[in-house]
Amino acid sequence: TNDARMKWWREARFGMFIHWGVYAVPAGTYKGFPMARGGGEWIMNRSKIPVAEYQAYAKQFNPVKYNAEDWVKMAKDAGMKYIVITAKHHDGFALFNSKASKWDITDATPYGKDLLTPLVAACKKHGIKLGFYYSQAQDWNNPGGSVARKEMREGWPNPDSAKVDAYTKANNGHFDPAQMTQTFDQYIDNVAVPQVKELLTNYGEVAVLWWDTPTNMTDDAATKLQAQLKLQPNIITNDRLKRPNFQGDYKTPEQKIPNLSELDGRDWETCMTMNGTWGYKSYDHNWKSVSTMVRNLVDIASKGGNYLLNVGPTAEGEFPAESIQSLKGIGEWMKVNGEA
Ligand code: FUL
Repeated sequence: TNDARMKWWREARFGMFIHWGVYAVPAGTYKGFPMARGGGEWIMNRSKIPVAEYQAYAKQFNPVKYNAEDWVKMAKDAGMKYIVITAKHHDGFALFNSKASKWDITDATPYGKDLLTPLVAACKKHGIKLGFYYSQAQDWNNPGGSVARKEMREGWPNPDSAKVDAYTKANNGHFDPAQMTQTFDQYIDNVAVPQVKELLTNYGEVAVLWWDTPTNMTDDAATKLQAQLKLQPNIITNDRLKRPNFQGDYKTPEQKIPNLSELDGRDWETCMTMNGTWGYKSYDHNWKSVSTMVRNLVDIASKGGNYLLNVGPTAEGEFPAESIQSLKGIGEWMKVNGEA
């Protein structure tokens, strides 16, 4: 059984999700249009930003204020036992030094240093488990990656929307010819598989691999990706590699807490934002209160699940002030009511 492998995770109850990447530069606004809805991490797709234009944002991604140890301490003081960070989100940007793509922190930004290495060290030092989110199918920059949401919609504006819309409909969601110089299978072989290998080889023990949005995934691609997990015999994975054949170790209700009647005996983790976005949006002030988040945690723990609560750091490498405050508030409640 998987009981030995799942033990720490089942006891953890509370973790931190971190959505961080180049999308923190536009921070939810494209050409003066604030996104009306949706996460800031989707801005390239929602506004159908051309590849070259989006990649130019990386020149401003210079997180000189990033201090991995501060982040880990904030998670730990809030009572969190693990962290899952977006090693690569749907925009395809690798927060790590990747040899499989130049669309990464070392080649595409002035910062130039691997962002995962210091986080790995800080987590190790403070006894926090670290997992990697990896967008295996959607990739809007590395050619051949798939693209969900084929249509422009109101509230996600692009000045050329009619033109772009016609193009994406004719090209399976792709909104820029630069995305189409490789097939999906070539993307899997040349980018996704090598990058997952890098993540599972270069950073010591990886606690979780958090797959996401299996747009256009094939069983063949999923099998290749899943095979890499043997590099980390104790790794835990979620249920988003490819449905329905690749179930992973746990289910991932998003932005909602299941009712008792919805539980089926499988392990589960509710991921949730503190405001309305995963990736940093400068103008999203719709913050949940500390008491709401504590109640959510208690509700989830009482039903046997885990709570993965998100922080979306800025392009300079800081947590939003409201997130810092909330983590402190949750930590105060934990000191009185939580387990050791
Ligand atoms: C979703 C993604 O599309 C969002 O951007 C976010 O990462 C969330 C946790 O999963 O499916």
